Amino acid sequence: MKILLVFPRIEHGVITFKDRGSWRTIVSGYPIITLPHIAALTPREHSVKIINENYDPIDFDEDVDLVGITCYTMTAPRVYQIADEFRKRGKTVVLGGYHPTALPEEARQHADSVVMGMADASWPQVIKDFGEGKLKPIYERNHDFDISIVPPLRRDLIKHNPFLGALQTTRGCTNQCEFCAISSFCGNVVMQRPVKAVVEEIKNMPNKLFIFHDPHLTLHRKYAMEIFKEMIRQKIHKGWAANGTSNILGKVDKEFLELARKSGCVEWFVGFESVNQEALNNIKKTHNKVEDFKKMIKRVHDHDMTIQGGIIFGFDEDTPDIFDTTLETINDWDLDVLEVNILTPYPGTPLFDRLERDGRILTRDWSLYNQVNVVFKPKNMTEKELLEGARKVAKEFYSSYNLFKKVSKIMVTTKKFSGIIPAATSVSYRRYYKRDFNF
Ligand code: B12
Repeated sequence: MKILLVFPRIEHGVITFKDRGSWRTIVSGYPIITLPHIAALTPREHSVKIINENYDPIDFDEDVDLVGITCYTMTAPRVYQIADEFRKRGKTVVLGGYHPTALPEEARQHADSVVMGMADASWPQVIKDFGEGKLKPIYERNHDFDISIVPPLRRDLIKHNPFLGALQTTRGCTNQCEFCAISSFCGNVVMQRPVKAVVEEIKNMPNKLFIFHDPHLTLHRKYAMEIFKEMIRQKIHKGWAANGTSNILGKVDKEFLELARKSGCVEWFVGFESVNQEALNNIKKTHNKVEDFKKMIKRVHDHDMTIQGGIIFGFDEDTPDIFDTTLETINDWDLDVLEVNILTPYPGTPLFDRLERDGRILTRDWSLYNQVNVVFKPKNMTEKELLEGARKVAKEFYSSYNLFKKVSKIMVTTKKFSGIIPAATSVSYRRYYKRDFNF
């Protein structure tokens, strides 16, 4: 059987369709592991091809039996177009990922089959059923599989960015933050791969730099430390970045930070989300304590690592002064890299359900669900104030002068070539905020 896996084009973000054909798509670009993972789950007797539309055009007349397309909320409109084109030509289309899992009936209008949740157990079943002419319209979540025997990713099918790789050790998250899509997607399942398999994968990855695509690597402190120790023991000299939570990174825990650094860490991404504790409490991100953030950042800097902080604007507690307060606060924290987000209610999340109940969802144009547009009615400011405020924060944080200062400081803090990960992220953020926020 000939199987084609498609990653749709993205119009916003670090590397997007708009960059297609430029040098950026070859040397940079964010490593996407979803389709190499699904390819790895495909029984070897079938041939698999991956097309990432941000790099290569799709040939709708290609001779294939089955087309699998991955779908985020933001990419859903394009995914549906692609699916419709293939189906017009008589091909069978399967959709999977976060958006079809949240809205399977919507996705079904454009597909022969929808896979909900993780693909590990379902995808081989889909292929078998398709081969026997018994494809089901919907495959409900089936998370009953052994994560320790997940096959190695088909990295041979990744064509771009030879420098930066990615892997995932953990699925799911125990936190229940109202806006986050992970818990509803994973159905409260949390799984971790064996340390040995993870370190083996890191060793065999062709890239010198890599990112852990985990919800966060601080879920189980001891598990992460075992990975760090094994990397050190096996003398794996690679630079890496990961998501982490402020409560673990902020603990007086020299051992964790020392091991992380020694094993190659140069950056932690932390979802601070807000400088307003009340907002954090109400979205159930109570493990975040605003009063501890500054100390935590200093502690991480003292261990020669940097912090990328995620901030979200638009919580019900936010008033128009939140933008200036946030800018002042993050300058005081000495944050290295900033991700500026407008609160986005992803279908499937408790946030979406609440805003929908209250009649506050303004549009179902999913292409706008990308964290740089306002798609709901804010409580204590106008939509314009929210958009303009977020824009102002991005513009000030990423002014040419500030960017120069931040990038130089990142290289001094990390003292390593792999400091290029946070440094290049800053440069990319400036580029794409300039484009997406139009400044
Ligand atoms: C790494 C990551 C990124 C990376 C790379 C993104 C990428 N395109 O791969 C970066 C930083 C660029 C990124 C950006 C964004 N991300 Co992101 N990201 C993640 C993260 C942490 C891991 C994704 C991953 O690689 N998983 C590993 C692979 C193997 O799993 P997977 O992709 O989920 O696929 C599995 C299933 O979904 C399913 N599946 C998926 N596709 C298909 C297709 C078929 C046919 C089948 C059968 C099954 C199937 O099977 C797979 C294996 O089990 C997730 C959170 C998480 N831990 O999952 C958020 C997450 C996916 N991101 C999210 C969002 C919102 C974004 C942004 C829009 C945010 C922004 N600020 O702009 C952008 C999107 C821009 C873009 N260019 O894609 C949301 C998605 C919510 C939603 N409903 O759409 C998540 C869930 C985070 C969250 N907390 O809400 N992200």
